[in-house]
Amino acid sequence: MFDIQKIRADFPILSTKVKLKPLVYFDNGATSQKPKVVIEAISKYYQEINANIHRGVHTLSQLATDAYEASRIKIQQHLNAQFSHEIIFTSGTTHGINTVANGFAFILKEDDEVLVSAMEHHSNIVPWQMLCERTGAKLKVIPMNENGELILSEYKKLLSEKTKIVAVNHISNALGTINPIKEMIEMAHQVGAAFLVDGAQAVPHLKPNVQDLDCDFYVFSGHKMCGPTGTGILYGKEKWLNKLHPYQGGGEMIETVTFEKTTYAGLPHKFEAGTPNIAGGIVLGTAVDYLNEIGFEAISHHEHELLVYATEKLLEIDGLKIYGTAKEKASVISFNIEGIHPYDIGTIIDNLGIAVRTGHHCAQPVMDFYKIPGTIRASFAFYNTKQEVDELVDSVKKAKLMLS
Ligand code: C6P
Repeated sequence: MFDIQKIRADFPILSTKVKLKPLVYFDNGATSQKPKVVIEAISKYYQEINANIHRGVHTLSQLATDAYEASRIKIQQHLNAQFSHEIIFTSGTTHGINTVANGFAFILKEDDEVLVSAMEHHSNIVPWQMLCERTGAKLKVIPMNENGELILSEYKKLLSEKTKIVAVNHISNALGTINPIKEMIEMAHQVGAAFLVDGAQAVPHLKPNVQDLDCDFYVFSGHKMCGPTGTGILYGKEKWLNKLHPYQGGGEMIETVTFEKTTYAGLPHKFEAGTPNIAGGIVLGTAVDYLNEIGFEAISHHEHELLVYATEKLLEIDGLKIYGTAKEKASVISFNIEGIHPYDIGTIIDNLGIAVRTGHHCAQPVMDFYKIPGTIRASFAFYNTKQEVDELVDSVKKAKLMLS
């Protein structure tokens, strides 16, 4: 039973006020709010078992190590990965993508090709550009149509034996499009290319099954799925992680070190240099448990209702245009009002207690495609309500009146 009031009571911040108005938080695409279980688990870790991991024989170190490794297994099960050593703790999506891109620097040759899509976040563009600069490989872009859907016939044409890796988001942060990644992965594999899925915007809404998708890499951030900031996961197939060179050197990622030569540790440690965000990694497991208890079917059902309702209500506003009208869409609405800068609307509705993101959303090529400076983005989570959507719509109407 999906009890929205009970769920909202789990999030202390949702009953606070901003500018003397009850907070309406619609910036979930940037980061989600945190339930009490997550906030309390962080405090419990520091009060009861704080120690460095994989290092000491003392009791606390073992307790912290066990909790960290138990979280890894929890995440392995959540993603349905084959092995727990395919789960690498990172500081977030950006870190995960950079790790893979740097690993590919030892694989790519001049004239090889890397494909990204027209709707990527900068985190899934810039590391590949840097890689191409280093190796002489070429970056190619899978185009999209006006609705914000990738054009698969063009993707097919771009794929060739030169393609070494394809990197595409599961869900677009700027448009909400849910991309047909399973089909895209199969197409990439037909030419022997690896496929990285940027799951940053997907994991708060759905449960990815990495074996069923058959992706080579799946990366995401913990902070968008009710977990702490500075946490994330890089899932990679064992065969790929074994092949890739590590991105960072340091403690814990080695087997032996001499001044002449270092040999690396096995997976997953090869990619986890230095002291990690121990509390964060453990509590990411708590966040995953919390979301699974609510259930992803219930989450996506509720969020879809919010999306349909908000789309209908917002479109009643004269001059309002929604960017991203794909058939398969997550609960993200990017919009503008004719003749008004998105930043002005964002500022006025903030004064009314509504938190949305305005600007290019770290997806400048998407804005260039639509020839706009940015959008107002309302991104909904399972703890949002239709009543909050009504408040957003009323506030946008008020802002429009003030600015026209
Ligand atoms: N998007 C947004 O407001 P990090 O910063 O590493 O946790 O995540 C980067 C990232 C990568 N890919 C996608 C699809 C994303 O949406 C994000 C983060 C936030 O849309 C902050 S810019």
